[in-house]
Amino acid sequence: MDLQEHPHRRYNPLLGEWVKVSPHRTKRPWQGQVEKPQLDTLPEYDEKCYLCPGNERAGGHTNPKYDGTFSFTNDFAALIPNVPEGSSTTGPHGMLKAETERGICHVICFSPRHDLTLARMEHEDIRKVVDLWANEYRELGAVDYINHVQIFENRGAVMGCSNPHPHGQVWAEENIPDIPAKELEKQKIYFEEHGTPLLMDYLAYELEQKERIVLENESFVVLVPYWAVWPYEVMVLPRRSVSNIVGLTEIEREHLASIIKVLGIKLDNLFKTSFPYSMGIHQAPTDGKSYPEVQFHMHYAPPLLRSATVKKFMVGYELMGMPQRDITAETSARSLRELPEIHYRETL
Ligand code: H2U
Ligand code: ZN
Repeated sequence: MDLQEHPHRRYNPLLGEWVKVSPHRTKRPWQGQVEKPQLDTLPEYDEKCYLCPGNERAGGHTNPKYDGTFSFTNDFAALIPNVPEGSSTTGPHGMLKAETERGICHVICFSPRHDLTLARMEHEDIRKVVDLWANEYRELGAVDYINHVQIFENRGAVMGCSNPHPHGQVWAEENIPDIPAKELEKQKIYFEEHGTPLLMDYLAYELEQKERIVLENESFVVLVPYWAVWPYEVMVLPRRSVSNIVGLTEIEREHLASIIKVLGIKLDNLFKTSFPYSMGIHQAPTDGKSYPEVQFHMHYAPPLLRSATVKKFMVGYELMGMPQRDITAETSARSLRELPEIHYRETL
């Protein structure tokens, strides 16, 4: 069987799910549509932005005149700390269950500058974001009823992001959400069977194969996972076994900041646009147990397919059946690998 030729399905060992791959639909690698670069400029400060320093938010609070990063409790938080504990089981054979859930939601501003993105921020400012993620994980994880801290960034209007000001969110909660829970279970089973972390073994294999590697530095590797669903989905993996962001050394934090920047530049360069994506950090739960099998990692799920405007839709068969893709992970990795590491806006 030829993975670049024949329709097939691939297994995702991290989730225990499959993805359908139909390479025959796009035999030739995509050369990148020549479109006019997107050069829309935003102001450095927007008086109407609820995240800019010194501005009033919808909830009535006023942001401090912060000059680095800034974290605050979401004014419209999906989860709140003060919920009475309770559960209910009703319906035939108790099929309908409900449980209260306590949690804390933060909004985290990456920069006081309204017009920047991680890809266009200075290294030392991205480094502050890495430190902020670590602090959020440590502080929220230390709250007694918080067992999981989900850090994520939702970027771009096409992803439903409400504001271009560079920011992310943190949802800390009592229960482990479904996707990380599945990944944790798969990593645990693998570790029990083989004695090594699944993602460490996977990375070692990918470093030998080389065909899905996008970018590397001393401490981190970016690759398109074998089982990628989104056209340009990537994962950031540490070379060393480390279960959470607090476990990263100073130098590893530096390297994480620099690989995030170069990855961001490559993604923006792909379609000469400020590339939209959802990014999430997966790491060990904060329930006080030890997780030697868990490997800290980041997922980027970008929706764009062929240009700054052509998006992949997860509808129809994908919504009702299973995920499917046309270009293979190997083709996407090659495209990303070959892209320049200088932002297109700086070369015009
Ligand atoms: P996005 O990351 O999807 O853009 O969401 C931004 C969050 O900011 C959103 O969850 C919150 C919204 O509830 N928000 C505030 O906390 N205060 C505001 O004044 C407006 C938006
Ligand atoms: Zn702003």
